[in-house]
Amino acid sequence: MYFRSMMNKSDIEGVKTLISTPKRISIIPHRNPDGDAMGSTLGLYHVLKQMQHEVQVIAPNAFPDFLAWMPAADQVLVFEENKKKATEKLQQSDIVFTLDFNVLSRTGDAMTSVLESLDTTFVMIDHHQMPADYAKFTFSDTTYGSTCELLYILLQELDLDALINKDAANCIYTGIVTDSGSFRFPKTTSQTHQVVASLIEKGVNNPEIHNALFNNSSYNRLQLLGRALQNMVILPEFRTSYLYLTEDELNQFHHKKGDTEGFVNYGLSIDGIDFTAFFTENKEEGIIKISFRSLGDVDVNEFARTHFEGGGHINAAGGKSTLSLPETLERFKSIIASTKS
Ligand SMILES: [Mn+2]
Repeated sequence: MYFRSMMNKSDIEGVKTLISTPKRISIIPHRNPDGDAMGSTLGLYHVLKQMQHEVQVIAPNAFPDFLAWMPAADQVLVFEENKKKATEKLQQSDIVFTLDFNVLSRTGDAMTSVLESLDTTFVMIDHHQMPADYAKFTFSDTTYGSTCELLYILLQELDLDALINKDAANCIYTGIVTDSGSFRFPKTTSQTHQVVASLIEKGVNNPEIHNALFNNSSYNRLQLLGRALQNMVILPEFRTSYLYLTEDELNQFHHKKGDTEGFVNYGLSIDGIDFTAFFTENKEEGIIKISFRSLGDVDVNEFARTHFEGGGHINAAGGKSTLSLPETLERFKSIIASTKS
């Protein structure tokens, strides 16, 4: 099977040499890790574990319950829950892999200052735009739909395919499924399906994974989704929709971490809509958290960067606002009216 690779040969050789002798290795996903972040970090963990390295995945904060079934998820150290141990582990690391993000600040303030103080070798594996330059070895390619697919190709380049065992394959598959919206987003290529085919050959339980990822709603979560959908507003003249949830509504349905995952996509499922946003109120942090999604060449990364202190990909991005929820919605509508007519 042929896989495209645009990876820098000297970086490949550099990483091969780096991991050719036993090392102490930390692997880090971004804050509020999603399926791709946990899938790629744990996938790499299972591979490196077979090579005499001492390996630790350190998540900045807790991952959502729907990912707890992942092999070795119970071995993940959560920085915010155990700062002392996590800081020690980081300070002892010979290598720090950062996956599915490309600026250290995506790990949160406290973890960022620890990472910035380290005298260690960073390796970045990521598919977001505008990578920072903290890593000695940077594997960054925005044409990939997921970090997990990029990781799979990198492992081929490193001649480590034989170490992608069933546990690693299940993790890598999870990230590809979640970041591709179950193979429907535009960056899903023939290569994506070829990678998935080879993962299934390695023993991936694909129906079980889909079941674990998508058939796990609580009653409260569905009620919360119902409320978010009732709150949906359509701006047909701007091909735009948006949804929101107030903190009171989140509390009313006993909101848990990860409950609103995927809600934003409903805004795009309406005929004639190519831009949507989902606003959630967080009074404790004093911010409105915003997710943006779009279709085709409508660029939400640019929109989030310009107007809402965020960023991401062309069709999926995040941002925030420190105004109140009603003020944020008014501001959003006026920006839409002036930029999207
Ligand atoms: Mn990703």
